[in-house]
Amino acid sequence: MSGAMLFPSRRLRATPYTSRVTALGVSGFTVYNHMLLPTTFEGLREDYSHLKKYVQIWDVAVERQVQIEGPDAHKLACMISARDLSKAQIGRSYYAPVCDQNGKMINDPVALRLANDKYWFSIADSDLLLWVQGISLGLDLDVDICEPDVSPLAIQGPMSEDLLVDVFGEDIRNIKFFHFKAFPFKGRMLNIARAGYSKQGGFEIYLDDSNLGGDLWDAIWGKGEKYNIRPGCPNLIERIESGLLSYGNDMNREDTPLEIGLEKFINLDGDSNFIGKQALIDQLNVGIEKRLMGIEMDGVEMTPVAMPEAVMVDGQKVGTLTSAVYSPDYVGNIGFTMISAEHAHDGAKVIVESAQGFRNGVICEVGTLLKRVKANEALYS
Ligand code: THG
Repeated sequence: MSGAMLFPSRRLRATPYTSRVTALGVSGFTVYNHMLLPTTFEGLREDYSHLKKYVQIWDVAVERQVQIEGPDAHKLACMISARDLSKAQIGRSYYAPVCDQNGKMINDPVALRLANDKYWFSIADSDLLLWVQGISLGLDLDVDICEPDVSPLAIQGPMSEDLLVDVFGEDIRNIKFFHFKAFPFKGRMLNIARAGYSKQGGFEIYLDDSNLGGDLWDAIWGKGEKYNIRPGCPNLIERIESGLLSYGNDMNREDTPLEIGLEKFINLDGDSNFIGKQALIDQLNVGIEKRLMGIEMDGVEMTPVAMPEAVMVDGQKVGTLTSAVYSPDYVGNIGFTMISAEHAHDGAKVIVESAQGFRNGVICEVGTLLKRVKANEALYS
């Protein structure tokens, strides 16, 4: 990758927080849902170490909401979600894979039930809005679908709860994981969830008025000094350690939730008749031919994966490296690989044709990565 800048234009949407992120020294952006998403501030390694110790404020406005509202909202939400939402509760969120009719992943959003007849699907990087509008139109459903003016701001890291208590009050502590509650801010009620794209603990604030972006950022930043707050963003090293998958990287339109390890979030036995269900049942019966696995690799410190990198056994391509990075706490290069089922088992040996040359790799379960990180953290703390 070159160090060239992203040329500005209206297609590349700024967020209500972009001015703050820029003022605080963002050093890299990516594009996500046609919008700017910071990737680094001080550097991947520095951002990572800080995230694990203190608290960071993240502009994740790119997590756009697909809002479904109206008498058929619940019906439509259940149709598009491979996660069983039939008993979804108001005030709770659900990691909800969305599949096409062939069971292939369209998006892996977080679904929030706001009311009996209102959902937000907090989306990953694909145009879920078009799919949902198309289905609604085709079936003549009684719903309004839009991308509302909602821009999540994440507060992540072990100090995030104490910091948000200072801003919003003690009731912050009562929010359970993947639940959300409304808190007043400048005359509005903002939904705050205990969630976020890291495993360091934290919250997501669903700001629903872009004009208040600067004020919200400043209110939190202003109370953050004693917790050593810094700006941050979803961190590549931390997310790989934590087994958090990235749509477009670790999975795409070629893959089903059964292949990427999301079977625990879907229910093929229940009554829910979501789109893609039959295809997934068929796939289970035929057998799963490829799986997303963890991988450890030797050699010099790896740089992020930008091009397809082949995973080989006996000179044959058996898979692709989907994400990779050097992890200080794992003490090694780690990543994910989509690999043929034959080799998708703990301890399988492979050769990776990485951008920096051939290296030896060993396959593991995705969850094994975090286990070794935790063991090392305990050892060195
Ligand atoms: N928060 C919100 N929207 C999002 C993301 C987010 N949209 C885009 C992207 N992230 C969607 N992908 C994920 C992937 C993983 C998780 C959340 C969103 C996640 N997974 C936990 C896990 O796998 O352990 C917990 C899942 C659960 O228990 O339900 O958090 O981060 N608003």
